[in-house]
Amino acid sequence: MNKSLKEDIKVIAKKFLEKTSNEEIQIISHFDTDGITSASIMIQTLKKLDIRFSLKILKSLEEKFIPSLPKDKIILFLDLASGSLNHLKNAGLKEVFIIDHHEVVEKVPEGINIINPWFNEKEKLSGSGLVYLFCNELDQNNTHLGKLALLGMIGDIMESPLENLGDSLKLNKDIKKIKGLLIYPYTRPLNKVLEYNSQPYIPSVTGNPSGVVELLRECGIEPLKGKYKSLIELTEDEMKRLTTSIILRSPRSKNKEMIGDIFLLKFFNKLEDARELSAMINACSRLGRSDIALKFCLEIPGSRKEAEEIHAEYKQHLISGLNLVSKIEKVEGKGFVIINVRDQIKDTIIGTIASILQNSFGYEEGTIIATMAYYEDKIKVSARNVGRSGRNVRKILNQVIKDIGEGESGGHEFAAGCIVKQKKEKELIENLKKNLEIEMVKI
Ligand SMILES: [Mn+2]
Repeated sequence: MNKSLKEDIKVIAKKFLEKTSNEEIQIISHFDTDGITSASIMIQTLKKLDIRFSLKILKSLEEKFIPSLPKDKIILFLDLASGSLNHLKNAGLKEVFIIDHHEVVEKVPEGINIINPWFNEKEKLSGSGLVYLFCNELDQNNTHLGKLALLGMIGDIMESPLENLGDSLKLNKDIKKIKGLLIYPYTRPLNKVLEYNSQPYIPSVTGNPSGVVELLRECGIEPLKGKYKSLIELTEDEMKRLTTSIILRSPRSKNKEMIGDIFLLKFFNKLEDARELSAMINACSRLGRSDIALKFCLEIPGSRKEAEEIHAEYKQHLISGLNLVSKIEKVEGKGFVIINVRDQIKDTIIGTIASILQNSFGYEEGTIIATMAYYEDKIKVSARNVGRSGRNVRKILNQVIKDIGEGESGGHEFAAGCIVKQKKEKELIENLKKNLEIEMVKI
């Protein structure tokens, strides 16, 4: 790990312990897997140290929320706030600590203590990884929280998640790493996994039970007493044959994208696929039940069943959303499609649907898929680039916001979003169309 980040963590952890000896802390964390695991690590550590706290989980840190922060408590932000430094500066807060990995664009104001790898050659750590290392300074005996740190890293799709957390975790009995097909989950019957998995989408297998059976027969994998093995139970040979068959059916997939590190983590005394756990936590949060996601991470009895039920409900939402999207009238042009679902699909679900379409082979590589859904009095746009190649969607959305003259945008090169007032709906569609067409001409 970068030395100066380690130093930052040490120095700020020491200050944190001094400042919090007789004070109450207000923790604010993000609602995705990384934020929920960050909060879980932090509250378990604070409890052990007998430090008082309360916790709030947010979808995002909006400017209008900041004045409502308590002035008499120490504020601790996890996995967010790096983009809000100027708003925090003048909020009259007592003492602010931030442990986050998002981009810092402003000068850090005095009185704000921030741990962020952005200052340290962009070390590859997520919020949960940073919180874990920070808590390791507060309390040395926290290796049992390592699996939460890893889960958050995987939720945020960080490269080499285990290595970047440090070597101490490699021997952790709650963590298992194997190499294999990047399909999940690894712990359920293979026929169900292949039928319901859409990432990657396998033509004539995904969503097609008889296609699944045919593929498995071809690989010499037969059910035992009517039940198929799970991926984790396959022999090396079976895994090889399965991988080959899937690659042959997905001409656009490349070998390296299909095979990688799989992490299994022990929760409620059972090894679970980390990607499945992350999907479950995200599902809870997206359906407004971050409390259950948190309880699951804390392994509170009963929460597992609740989380699984919400996850099942969420998958149902996704499937009906995909059905709706396939039927709805779209604005289509050369190299792009705009799908406006208005209030028919939740804004927290539409982004995932856009990602599934991005990976579904239903559109040409390079096509931009832009979905639109209502959210409060606003519209949320999620844009994805099929095959993660071609034009920069973030730039395009930035331009749209500029043209309309209001709204916010953010994201990455091949996955970005923006929010615009609902009364600008027509203008938004016109501008999206215009900018997607202009960009096409430039190529
Ligand atoms: Mn994060």
